[in-house]
Parts: sequence; structure tokens; C-alpha cells
Amino acid sequence: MDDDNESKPIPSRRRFLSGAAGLSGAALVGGAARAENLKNLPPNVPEWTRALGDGVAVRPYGHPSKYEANVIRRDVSWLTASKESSVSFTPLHALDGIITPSGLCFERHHSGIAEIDPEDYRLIIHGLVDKPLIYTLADLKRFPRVNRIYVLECAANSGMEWRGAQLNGCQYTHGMVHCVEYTGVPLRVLLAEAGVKGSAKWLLAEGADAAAMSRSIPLEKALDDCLVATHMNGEMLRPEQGYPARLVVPGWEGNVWVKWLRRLKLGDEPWFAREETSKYTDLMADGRARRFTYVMDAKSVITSPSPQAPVRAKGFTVISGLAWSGRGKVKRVDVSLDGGRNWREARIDGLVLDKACVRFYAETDWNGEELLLQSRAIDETGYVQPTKTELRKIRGANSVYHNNGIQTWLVKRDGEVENVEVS
Ligand SMILES: Nc1nc2c(c(=O)[nH]1)N[C@H]1C(S)=C(S)[C@@H](COP(=O)(O)O)O[C@H]1N2
Ligand SMILES: [Mo]
Repeated sequence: MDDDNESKPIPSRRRFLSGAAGLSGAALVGGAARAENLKNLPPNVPEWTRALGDGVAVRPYGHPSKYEANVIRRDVSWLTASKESSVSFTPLHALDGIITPSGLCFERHHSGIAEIDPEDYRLIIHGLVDKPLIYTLADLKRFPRVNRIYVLECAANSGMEWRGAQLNGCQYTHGMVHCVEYTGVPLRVLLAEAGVKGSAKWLLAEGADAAAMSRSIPLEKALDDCLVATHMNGEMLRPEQGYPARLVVPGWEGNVWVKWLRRLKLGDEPWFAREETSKYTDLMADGRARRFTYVMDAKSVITSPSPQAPVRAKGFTVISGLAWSGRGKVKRVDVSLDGGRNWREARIDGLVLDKACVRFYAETDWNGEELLLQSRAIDETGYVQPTKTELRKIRGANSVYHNNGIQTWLVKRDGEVENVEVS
């Protein structure tokens, strides 16, 4: 990770302290600029109250405050050889609630972003069907549509952490995840129009990017809850997320959520595509690999405090994070302050939806002692998020994908937070 990532959050932290000056931080803040700015605080009349601001539509497409310029997707330069076949990470440490802002959703591309002209977009359905079809985008928009909030997690999320604590920030350890509202047509509706033959058992989904990334999906899942989505968070999909149409495969690894969807082929066996043989398989200790491991098991992470969101003051402290499960609803989240020796139930606030993120909180009175923060998710099937030690016992140390082990953050006496592992 580059130095830039580490140094940038500091100014915003100082700014925060000055904002809470009356409560705790006044003595910690120094510098002439600071002193000047303090003149803007009540009971004085600040600059922004003495002049008119920008009028309407000066900002025709809204964007965040300039003071939030640090809250951006970031990549890890040494991780991949090129930017086109790479990944950026969601800044989870700076977000709240369950919906990921569209512009901050992590991106994972195998050959960059395909820029598709919606007029020229086509989706073909063929193979074991009664009537092969080609849909335009306008055709897709004439079908009855539904709205669903789902989490998407890349199977490689936390993959760098298999052999021990690596990256210092939940953006990097857990940021290959986003949760947005999709609007789309149920895949089963589109398939019914083509008429799926009785011999069909599998579906190949292929993208229109230069990788023509493709994956095999069992027909049962395709007919269950999959969508062909055109919108996210109310507007058309962003190019990064597959404009103008992507497959939504709830609860399953991000790789099967094919973006820039151009082809659906029905067949009687899987295609053994690159992304389900050479990649997205899990190497076991005996040299064999688990394949077609689609479902994302329950997982959680404390997003604040975390290495990029240190603790700023002693006293009342809000611990917060995200939990999700690819098998249904999150039933409970527990938080530990002592590395998993004692647990208490966190408070889930907001929507609790099938295969979506929940937001949890656990407030504590921090006395400045070291903490080993952990969270664990329990889903409605009764599945409990495992420790990393438990996970390695079953899966060995060679894996990359499907690391849903419990994360530990060490909160130090100075409030800084570090990625560590406890056994
Ligand atoms: N066509 C296409 N679809 C794709 C990919 C791709 O490279 N090409 N990457 C996949 C992977 S590995 C993941 S994790 C998700 C990432 O979705 P996002 O970029 O919207 O976060 O898209 C999947 N769909
Ligand atoms: Mo992925």
C-alpha cells in the first residue's frame, strides 16, 4: 500500500477534533490555521454564513463535500500487474448504514471497464431453449421489474489474510464488498420467454468485456432469485458495475455476477471456464481443489474503530461494523473486546434483509486500555462465523478464496488501531 494512503487521513482527524473542541480536543489542536478557523465557531459568525453560496444546478450531478476527499476507492499497487485486471476497495471505514454509495463500490475487472452504447447493447439467450432470443435494452425495460437490496462479496475478499494479518485497514482486508439496491428483471422471466428445454441443467453467463468473462450457474439457482439488473441505487448501473446490464446472483461469490452481460447459454453440464477451474477454486492441503464453491458464508467486520479509523478520545466510543450472509438473514452479531474470550450481543440497527448487509453497533466506555476487537456473525441457518484458526484446520493455509474468519483489531493505548491475529 502506498504512503499516500497512510498520510492522508491525518488532516481530517485534526479537523474532527477541532469540531469537538468544547468536549475533548481543544488542547490537542495547534497551528495558526487552526486558530484562524476557530474564529468561525460559535458564538462567532463564520465565513460561510456571511456570503451567498452556489446556486441550484451549479453542481448538476452532486458529489460529496470537498472535506470528504479522502473517502475514495483505493487499490493496492503491488497486488496486480495492471490496472485493467485488478481490484479497488470500498472505503468501509468511512461509511455507515448498509447501502454503499454507487461511486464508492469496489471494482473488480478482468480486462477493464467495457463502455457500452445502450443503443447497441444486445443480450442473447440460446442453447437448450425452444426459441433463441436477442433482447435489446429497450426490450429488457419492458419486462416487469423488481427492487432488491443485496450484498456482493468477491470470493477473494480477505484472501491476502490467509497466512496471517497483512493489510492495515478494513478497506483492504474486507473492502471487496458492497451492498446496493438493484432494479432488474427476474432471470426466470427472461428464460421462460425463450422456453428452457427439459434437458437443460446449467446456464453459461458471459460478459461483453475484453475478457468475455464467463461462469457456469446451475439452472436451479438461475430460476430461483437471480436478476438481470439495469439499475443500482435508483439510477442506471455505473459503467464500473456493468452498464447497462449485469447478472445479480444473490448470496453467491461476486465472480458469477457477470457484468456487461451479453450471453446466456443453456446446457446440460458446466463449461469449466477459466474462472471456475484455474481461478475461484480452493486448493486444499492434499493438493485437490474445492470447485464451484459459490455461496458466501456468514462474515462480519468492525469498520470503526479500525486502522484507518482510530479512536479519537477516551470515554464513550461507538464500535460499529457490517455483517452479511450468503445463506439468508443475519440473525445476530456478537462483539468481543478481549480477542474472543468474552462476547456480547451487538445492536443491529436498520434493515435486516435476506443476503444483504446489516449494520451493527456496540457502544463502550473506553478507559484507554488495549482492546482486541472482534465481531462474529450468526445467520438464520445457525451458522457461526469461524475463527481463522478453525478455518485453517478445515481448509489448510493455501487458500485465497472464501476467507470468512473472524478479524481482530488491536486498539492501542494511543487510540491507533492495528491488524493483528490472535490464536
Ligand atoms: N464481465 C465481467 N463480469 C465480472 C467481472 C469481470 O471482470 N468481467 N468480475 C467479476 C468479479 S471477480 C467480481 S468480484 C464482481 C465485482 O463486481 P463490481 O465490480 O461491481 O464490484 O464482478 C464480476 N463480474
Ligand atoms: Mo471476484
